[in-house]
Amino acid sequence: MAEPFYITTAIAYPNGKPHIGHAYEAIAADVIARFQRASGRDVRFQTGTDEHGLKMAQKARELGITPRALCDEMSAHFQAMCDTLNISYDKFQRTTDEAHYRASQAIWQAMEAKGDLYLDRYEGWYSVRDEAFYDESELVAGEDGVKLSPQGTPVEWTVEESWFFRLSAYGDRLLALYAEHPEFIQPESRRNEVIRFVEGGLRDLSISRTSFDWGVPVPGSPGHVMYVWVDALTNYLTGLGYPEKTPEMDKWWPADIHLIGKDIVRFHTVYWPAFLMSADLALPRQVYGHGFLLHRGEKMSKSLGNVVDPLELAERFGVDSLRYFLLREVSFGNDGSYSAEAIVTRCNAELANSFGNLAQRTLSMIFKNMGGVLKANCAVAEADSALRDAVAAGIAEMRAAFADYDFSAGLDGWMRAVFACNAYVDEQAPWTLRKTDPARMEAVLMTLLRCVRDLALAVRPVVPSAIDRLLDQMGVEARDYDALDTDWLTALAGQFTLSQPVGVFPRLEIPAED
Ligand code: ME8
Repeated sequence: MAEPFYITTAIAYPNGKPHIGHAYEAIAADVIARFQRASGRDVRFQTGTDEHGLKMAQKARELGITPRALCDEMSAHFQAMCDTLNISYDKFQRTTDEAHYRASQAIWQAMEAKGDLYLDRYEGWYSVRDEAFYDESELVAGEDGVKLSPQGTPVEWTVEESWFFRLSAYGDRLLALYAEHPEFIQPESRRNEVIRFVEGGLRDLSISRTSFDWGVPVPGSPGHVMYVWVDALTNYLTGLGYPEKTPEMDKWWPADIHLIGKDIVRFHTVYWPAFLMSADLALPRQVYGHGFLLHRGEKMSKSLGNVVDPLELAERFGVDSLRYFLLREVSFGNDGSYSAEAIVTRCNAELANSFGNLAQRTLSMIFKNMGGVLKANCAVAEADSALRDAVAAGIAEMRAAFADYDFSAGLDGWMRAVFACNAYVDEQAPWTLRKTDPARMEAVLMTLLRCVRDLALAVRPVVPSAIDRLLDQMGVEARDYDALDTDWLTALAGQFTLSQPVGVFPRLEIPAED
């Protein structure tokens, strides 16, 4: 039986429409999910929206609508974004679902039964934008001496009755977890930050609010709603049917990876494992904090007017181009920059001119010069096996890098294999062989066809829809990585004839306004 692999993204605050950072996270998670599926794992992929908290309540008030109406409207935009970007999620979890209230209350009660919760008064700094409490020592001075959170957002002094979680009791266990499982927090730089934070000593965490009511009610404590992060993190369990002992809980929990952005690593690697330890639930195997996407090197912000609608980019350049660009251009784990020019340059050079052209040239030469007939038993020359080896090596390098979430290096290995094929076409010059040695021309074209299929299968998790259109034209059915080891051409020859091929990676143009 295939081994299960449970992957989740962060659930976004739907206080506005999705931006390119949300698209980036969804795409990266989708590539991981598709890569694991192609590698034979049984994958479950969950995403969703984080609908409670003061930020949502304030936004709804500003718009003069109920929080529920805001959530319904905006959550639908997030789901539509996933659908448009070809995100292969299995479950879209909303935190306003009835089932999520049950799950959040159950984990609360489990922590309470452990003796980890107590009622007290909270006095301290809170950032609504980050939905986070900060210690005085973490604050930084903004303009005119205004205090800001370490993320640069405004903080306000908050005093209210609150339930607390005994986070201070979990410091040693958390440090032991990080030491025993270095893979738990990735990449390494984020791991070091978290270890330093926990080593500095943990304070108990305020986990309920009384000053507003847009949240999951605290069981048995009228007037209190849960701190939004308590319910938000629980979404990873809700989607599996927790607190019921469902077959899904058995099969998928603990998650293999929570993919999130670098700004919310603390919530996932300090609070979340502590909550789970308290509730006697297994801990996720890994939390990966990816970098931020910057617009031409600058942070996106509404005031700079550079917040780009990912669907507009997808519409302009195509979903596959956007997916390829983001994985190729950004060194995963670090921040990365995007611009229309960079998308066009990268995709034209690599998808249209290199791989797309290779596939198109190969298929059209077979169509024109061989009537589209496939031949499996051509005589193999040394140059042919050398090319096959180079392609196999490039693909092996890509797969190893992808297994480590090093997508840009993986695609670099893949590109080198594409270049090797293009160099081989130029050297072998099948258009000349057509007259001088037709049997050799056929051997060259069939070698190229095999390489194109292998390269297409390899990169399919990144650009699934273009590759499926290409493989359809080639009559290739089996599309998982297992198929790389099969002699598909022998099985297909005689069964299938190529038609006039249609290119699948169009050349892009920079729109005039950019
Ligand atoms: O943090 N580039 O929601 P969110 C890349 N609801 N990633 C970015 C980004 C950017 N410019 N901006 C944001 C929340 N992200 C919580 C999560 S999980 C239980 C609760 C990432 O809408 C961000 O790091 O602010 C996070 O992983 C995700 O988008 C949602 O951000």
